[in-house]
Amino acid sequence: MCIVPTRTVRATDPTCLLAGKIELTATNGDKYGVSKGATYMGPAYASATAVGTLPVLIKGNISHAADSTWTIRVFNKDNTCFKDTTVTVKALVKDATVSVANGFPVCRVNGTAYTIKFTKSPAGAVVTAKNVATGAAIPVTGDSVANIASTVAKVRLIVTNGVCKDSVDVSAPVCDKPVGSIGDLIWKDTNDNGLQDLPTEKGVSGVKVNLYAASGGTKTGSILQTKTTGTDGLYLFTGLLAGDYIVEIDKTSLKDTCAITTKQNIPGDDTKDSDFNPTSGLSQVVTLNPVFIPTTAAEILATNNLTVDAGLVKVCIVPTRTVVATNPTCLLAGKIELTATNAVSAKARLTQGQRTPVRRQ
Ligand SMILES: [Ca+2]
Ligand SMILES: [Ca+2]
Ligand SMILES: [Ca+2]
Repeated sequence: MCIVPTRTVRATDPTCLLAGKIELTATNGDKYGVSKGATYMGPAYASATAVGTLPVLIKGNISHAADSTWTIRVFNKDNTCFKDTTVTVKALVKDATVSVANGFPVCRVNGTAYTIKFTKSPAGAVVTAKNVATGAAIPVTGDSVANIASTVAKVRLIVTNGVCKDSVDVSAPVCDKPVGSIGDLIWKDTNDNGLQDLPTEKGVSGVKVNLYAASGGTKTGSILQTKTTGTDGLYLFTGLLAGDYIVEIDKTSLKDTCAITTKQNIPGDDTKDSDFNPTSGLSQVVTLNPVFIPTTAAEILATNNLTVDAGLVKVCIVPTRTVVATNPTCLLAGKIELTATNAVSAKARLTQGQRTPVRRQ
């Protein structure tokens, strides 16, 4: 005897993000089959699927592309005892997608804007763009968001197709931050006035300078960069992000008996004075706050500070020496010898039996 199955079939239309599906939510049948179309063409009872725990997902992943009609047959213990249900799942506008076509923007040259190219789907979808930080709209032309200002760190591309929306955020690379430099002259301050008297006074080559980050007014961490002055006496640290720095002169690299002038920071013109402490070899803290295109004097100094200079003077170190006098003997004449000194060269002379000290030449 056939007890015709009762059944409740639920059809869910696809959305922008989810595919459509058909579920069996209640029945007294024990098996079911499904086929596409208004007439059941699916398996017979023997090959049909056991109902199992309700609700049962009969069909998932139903496409957005077009309306589709499905017939579900629920059996009750026999191939001839069944009930069919036909449902239609409606098509919906396709999901909209957008993606960056030219990869994420490459490093920009200082001061230039960048362009994002994109692809979208479906063809009729509309793409808009905005600055994520401010919400301000950015014009879209064709498949590009062109000439994005370098001050915009992140762009959101929004694609709309009917009720369907999608978006992607595109970041500008960090290497687009403006960078600056610190320099630039180590010179021989021959008149020891703490000022560059150019062109009479010349640059000093072969002086090693180290760059450190500064924190709380003192150098911190390990050396960031090292440079050695050329024949013109110039040094330059480049590619520096905003921050505090200290320059150090490696005093062991100073030639002869050169030393850093004690006349530090003579007031008046920082482009001409000496900025290094003669004892520590350290400059004062140099603060950079670079901009892409410096125009004002303050911007130029905050971007490329070329006023960090050192005057070198040649100091006199009084020689130490030990002079030994040997009296004549029966066989040997008397003599005077220099047995110890820090002088590079020496000479002696005797006058009227009075010995003059050996002195530095
Ligand atoms: Ca001078
Ligand atoms: Ca100075
Ligand atoms: Ca200076």
